[in-house]
Amino acid sequence: MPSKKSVKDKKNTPTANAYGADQIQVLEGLDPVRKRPGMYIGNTAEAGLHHLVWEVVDNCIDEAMAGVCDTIKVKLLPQGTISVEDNGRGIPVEKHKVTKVSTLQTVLTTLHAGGKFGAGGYKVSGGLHGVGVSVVNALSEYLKAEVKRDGKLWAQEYTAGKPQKQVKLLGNAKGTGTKITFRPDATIFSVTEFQLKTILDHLRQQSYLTKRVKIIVYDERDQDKSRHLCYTFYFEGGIKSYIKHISQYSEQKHDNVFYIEKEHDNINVEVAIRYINEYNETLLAFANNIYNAEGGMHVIGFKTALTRTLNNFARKKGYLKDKDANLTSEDVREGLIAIISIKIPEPQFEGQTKAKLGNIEARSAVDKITSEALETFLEENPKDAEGIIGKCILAARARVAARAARETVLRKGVLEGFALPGKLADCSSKDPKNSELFIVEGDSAGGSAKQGRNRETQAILPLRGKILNVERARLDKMLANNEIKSLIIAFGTNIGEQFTIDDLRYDKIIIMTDADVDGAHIRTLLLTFFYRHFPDLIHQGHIYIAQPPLYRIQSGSDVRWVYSDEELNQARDEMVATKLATAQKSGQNKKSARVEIQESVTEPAETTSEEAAESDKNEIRLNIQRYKGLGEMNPEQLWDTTMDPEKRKLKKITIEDAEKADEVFDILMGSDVAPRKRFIQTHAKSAQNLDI
Ligand code: 0RA
Repeated sequence: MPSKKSVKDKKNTPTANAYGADQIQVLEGLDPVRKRPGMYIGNTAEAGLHHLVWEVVDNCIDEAMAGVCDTIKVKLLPQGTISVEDNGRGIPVEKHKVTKVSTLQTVLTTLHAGGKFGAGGYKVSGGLHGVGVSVVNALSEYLKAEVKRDGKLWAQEYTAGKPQKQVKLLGNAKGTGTKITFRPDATIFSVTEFQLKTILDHLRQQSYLTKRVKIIVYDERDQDKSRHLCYTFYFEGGIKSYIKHISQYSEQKHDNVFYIEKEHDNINVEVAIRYINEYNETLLAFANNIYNAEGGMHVIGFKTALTRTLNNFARKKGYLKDKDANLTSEDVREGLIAIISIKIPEPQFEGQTKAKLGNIEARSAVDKITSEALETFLEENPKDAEGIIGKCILAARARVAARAARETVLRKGVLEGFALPGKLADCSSKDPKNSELFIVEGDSAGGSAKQGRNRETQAILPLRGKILNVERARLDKMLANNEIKSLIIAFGTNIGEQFTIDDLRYDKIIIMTDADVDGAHIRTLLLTFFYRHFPDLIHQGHIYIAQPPLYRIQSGSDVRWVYSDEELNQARDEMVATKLATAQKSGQNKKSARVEIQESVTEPAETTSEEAAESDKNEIRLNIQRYKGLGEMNPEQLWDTTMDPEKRKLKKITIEDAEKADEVFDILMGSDVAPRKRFIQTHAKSAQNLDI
């Protein structure tokens, strides 16, 4: 967008004059955007739809970063409309030197080649967004821009990017700011409903990355005002607050979060660190508020600085003796939570998903700022230093011990020659190509599955209780766990360095758990286990999730199983229609042709076939049972609905699915049990969505 400040001059308040015609290089109409929306916003599905919001919000964040805006309001309105309002400077309204129309209209109706106006300026956001509000306008069936500036309120409305009238002066106004209200074009987007969760997650993150800006989200889509919702995000400490948030449920290794914000080489660097009592590392890197899933130069600079600084300090203070080896980069990253956020004038994004920062200069800037500040922090906070260095040294010792243990374990061949586990009901076929292994939660469901299965091709392995928390456990400990050992022996592949996919005994490994919170938890545990230790089984498409039905719906002799609420509605409509047709035919002989539909949703136990039978021709009885657990189905029903290869639904697990399960793992597996339980309860639904 016009007049975006470089990092260097962002502290000087730019004047309206700083934004001038000379900064605008190429201006183009909006036709290309409507012709090829994907080029500008990635796609026209849910992600693309939300990109429109991010785009407008990015502009507000730019204002906040310039220190001229402290509040951003996002309002979800009925009929797919959304508004984004800030109290920034307001888009200039005066006549534009090049276009000879209002600058407001110019900003909203012209596309800038390359997505950037002017040289030297930078947008807070790069990557896929950062294309300009004009793109939002082009892809909206309706857009209204309102600007408060110089004591006046101005507005202009657009249809599909075309101004309906000139910019109009509406009257006087207090303060300054911009409000963009828009409704994405339903002829362009395949989805037009905004997802509150997506919006909250994104804005919460943006708010952490932009300290002291208040972001308020209102959900006012419901007709019923009492159901309107409002969420406020405001983080005084920016990424320092973010670190506290991420580590809140974990056992912390030290009290003070390390935090630095500094500029070097025109690059603004912010780093925050805390160590917790875990084995894995959580590292989030951002460049210009874009999450860099694939890392990049800033991450490399950070890791080098971290290892070097901690080693130097540990030696200097005698934590590491002359004879001790250096801490490895693995050692210093065990239990580390780190956030790196940089602002750089011309970010270059590389990699498969354009999520990796390529700027070489970011590496030295982050390295320099991190090492200097971390050394000072350690010197000034000896207690924190002790906690951090202690954790790293422990990690180093554990690494050495674990290697030794693993070597003995593998040498002894703990898994080799082991008989198949006793509770495994194996299939009779020895041909892996048509063999399947069902991993079933609990003994009772395991019993039904054993009875209902096709013995030739389907093997059943019931798992008792929760499997070991694989995230925390090292290989040697894991191999001592019976549930884990049973799984690995059943697979036939061995584990770790000994893993051989050619020895896999089943083509499909199917996780079959209940559709409830515990089921979701066990599924997450298993997926994490596969993700961490058997990624090849996922990559090669061997891991599946069974999908038991959610409901059984019966009308007379017509019985159907359905797997989602949509399917339930559809089945219900069909059954009612069929019944109506029959009832009306026979009803012609009767006095009353009125048909009443009785619908009841019952717990399985309450339903008997007598009750479900039709008692009166004028009444349609639909019986709907909600299935909660596998244990509620008898062996035949389990076979019919969930195991029969001809009828069942299976979901193949992709590496992304497993990755998501792994992400929620931190919270699920934190050492503190109460908040974990709370998380699972409040997120049971989304956790299921993640896993299934
Ligand atoms: C052009 C120039 C200036 C600010 C903006 C656009 C601007 C755009 C949006 C979109 C949403 N909120 C916004 N706020 C500002 C610079 C204005 C100046 O220098 O006075």
